[in-house]
Amino acid sequence: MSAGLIIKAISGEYTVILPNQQSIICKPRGLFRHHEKSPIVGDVVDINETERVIMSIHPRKNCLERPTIANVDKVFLVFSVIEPDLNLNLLDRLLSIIEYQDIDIVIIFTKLDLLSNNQNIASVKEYYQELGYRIYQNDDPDFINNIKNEVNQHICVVAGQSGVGKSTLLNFINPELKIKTNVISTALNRGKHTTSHVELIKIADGWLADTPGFGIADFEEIDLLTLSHTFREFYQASSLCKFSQCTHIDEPGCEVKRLIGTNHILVTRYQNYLLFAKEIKETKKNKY
Ligand SMILES: Nc1nc2c(ncn2[C@@H]2O[C@H](COP(=O)(O)OP(=O)(O)OP(=O)(O)O)[C@@H](O)[C@H]2O)c(=O)[nH]1
Ligand SMILES: [Mg+2]
Ligand SMILES: [Zn+2]
Repeated sequence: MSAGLIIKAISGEYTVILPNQQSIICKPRGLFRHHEKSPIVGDVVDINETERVIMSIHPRKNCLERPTIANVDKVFLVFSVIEPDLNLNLLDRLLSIIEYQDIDIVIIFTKLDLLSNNQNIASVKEYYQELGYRIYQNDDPDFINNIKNEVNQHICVVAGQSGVGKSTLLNFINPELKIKTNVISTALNRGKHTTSHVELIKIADGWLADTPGFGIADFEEIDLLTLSHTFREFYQASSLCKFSQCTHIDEPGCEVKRLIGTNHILVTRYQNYLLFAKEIKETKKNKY
């Protein structure tokens, strides 16, 4: 019996990489079908090499749902600054959800070459950097090295809307990959992603998964106060709010609101927070 990592799963066939880099295509043991838990990409599994069967799944550190992948160390949030436009609502949503899962985050901006004036992008970038997020641009000369360093020794996943350049990014890091990409207009018109499955790709001494997904999860498990804590600057400010459990919505003496008034908190951050808070309240209402 050997332990290996599942790097690809297509119609019930799992590609498992062993520590000696040998890859073996396995089927899951029949027993899995009777249990809810089935193996997914990112799982460490024990396999019977001669029978090419997955015998058991090691406990998971975490598990993302859209894309379906286990044991993720780091998420690369890929956002184009244009075509499609920089979507700050989606950025704030994904930041919150991944913060909640306690997974490391890297932000990547693409398509700056298509912008004539990147003044607005520069100030947005600075704001998020001040929150402590690492941001890379794919037109930076050190880009490939920076990404390789981020991936090294980790299991990482790219996430982002269709057409932002996730597969292009992987091809850029390793031109031999030749992953299929698509011009944005066709990608969007077809209403589905060009990439159709999750697969871990070896980069430096780590793994980076190209994915078709960007949902990752919704706010289902998160309550309002927890949501407010996933907004780093709100959490930091909250010690100065009059109420210790301030949700920064209607409460008097709210430090977050004061900082918005003095332009220290980005208005879009707060607007998105209010939208997510509403979403959480409505989900709760429908549940009970
Ligand atoms: N000008 C420019 N075009 C880019 C850049 N990055 C990606 N593209 C183009 O954007 C289009 C979409 O890129 P993909 O890599 O297929 O996007 P994706 O995120 O993998 O999309 P899905 O697989 O559908 O989720 C392709 O035509 C790329 O050539 C960039 O930095 N600049
Ligand atoms: Mg793709
Ligand atoms: Zn407050």
